[in-house]
Amino acid sequence: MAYFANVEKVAYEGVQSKNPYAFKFYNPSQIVAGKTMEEHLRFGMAYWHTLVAGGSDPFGVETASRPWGSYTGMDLAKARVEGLFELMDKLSMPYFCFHDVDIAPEGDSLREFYNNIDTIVDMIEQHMKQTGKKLLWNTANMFSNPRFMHGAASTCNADVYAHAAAQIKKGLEVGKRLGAENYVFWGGREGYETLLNTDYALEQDNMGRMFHMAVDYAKEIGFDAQFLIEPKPKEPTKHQYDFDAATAISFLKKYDLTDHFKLNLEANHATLAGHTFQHELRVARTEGMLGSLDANQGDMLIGWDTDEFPVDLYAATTTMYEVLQNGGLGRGGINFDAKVRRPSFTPEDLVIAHVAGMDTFAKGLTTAARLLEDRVFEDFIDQRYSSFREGVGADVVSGKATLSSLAEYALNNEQPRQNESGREELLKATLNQYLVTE
Ligand code: XLS
Ligand code: CA
Ligand code: CA
Repeated sequence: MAYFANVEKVAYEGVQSKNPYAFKFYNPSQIVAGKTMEEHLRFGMAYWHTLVAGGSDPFGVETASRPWGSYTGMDLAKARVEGLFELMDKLSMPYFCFHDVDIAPEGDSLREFYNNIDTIVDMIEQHMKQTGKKLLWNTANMFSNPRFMHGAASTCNADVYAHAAAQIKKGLEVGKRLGAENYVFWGGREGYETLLNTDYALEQDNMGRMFHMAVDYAKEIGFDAQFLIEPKPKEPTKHQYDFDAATAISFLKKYDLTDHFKLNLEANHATLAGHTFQHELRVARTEGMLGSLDANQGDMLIGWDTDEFPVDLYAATTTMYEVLQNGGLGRGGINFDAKVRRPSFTPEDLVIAHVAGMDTFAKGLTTAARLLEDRVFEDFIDQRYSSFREGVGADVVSGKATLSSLAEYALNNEQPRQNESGREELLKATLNQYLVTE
């Protein structure tokens, strides 16, 4: 069955191309900083937005026209698998990501859900073998079903906690079977609506316990994926415990989980936390915790998680700058956790949107690589902090200095060094220059 018969396989045609179904910047085999673009970017497709979502919003029903739209139940689930692999092939997309509920209907019982998952996973496994496509990560959706109204690992209801554990257990088994590179935990309902009814300490302790059980079970079954926590400050809950990168890292440290987890960072979640995406990446990479990326963007004029396809070249450049500085993403990748806008309802829009996102990150990659090669920011930063490489500054860095030694130095330092300009505008203008030149 060909669902996208009227779209050719997308090829690289270069920046002059006017073909909406062609890459302008993403040339998978092009070498950048010693690796191919494909190796750097490790693009992934998000099952929930691209194969499942239909464009509903709080004010209206679905608008999307999807080639698998006439099916229901398990037939629909199977049709979506076909759609996924066809779309990944058309886009030369190497990876995909899914929640358990994206691939299979929950049915009337947990047992039925497990069976449905097994049937679809058989099919996915076949397609993966035939096509060489890979699973970047899978996860358990523990936020949509009404049972999770009070949370999953942070619920007040021990039976719901057990149900969440059952979903994670199955998710780890599926991940192992499909050779997932990573396993993600995003705690949409792990937080609180009001502290007036919340045992904050118990909720967080129980989350720590659930993560340890997951680590133990992965070990037991020999599933060696990288575990990832995905921070988000709010939405759906008022406050989520994995607020941002720094908060999630502090949680992982408290519960002695840093050896087993890294972070899956999402651009729109950074915006919701009041940070730039670059900030989140910098925090994670400084701590050795940068795992994977969910590529999308929010709207600065809308205060919610709009999950737009990323088209901001400036943000893509600063993002790829952090990724390159990190030495790459390891087992992680760049998953398009992004959805087409509600009026972009045709199947072709799915192709066009991914082309836009992939091109944006390809251009961000090449620009960041040139900035790094020319040491544009590095030389400036080296110079800016040079006072910490000699004299009193070197004593601070080596740990030799004390408050008394520094006070004595300050008292006797008749002519302190003058501050120099931070040259922010110059640095930003230089980044612009690199963006518009090849
Ligand atoms: C929602 C999250 C979610 C995670 C996976 O805002 O981004 O989709 O990536 O559960
Ligand atoms: Ca996400
Ligand atoms: Ca999101």
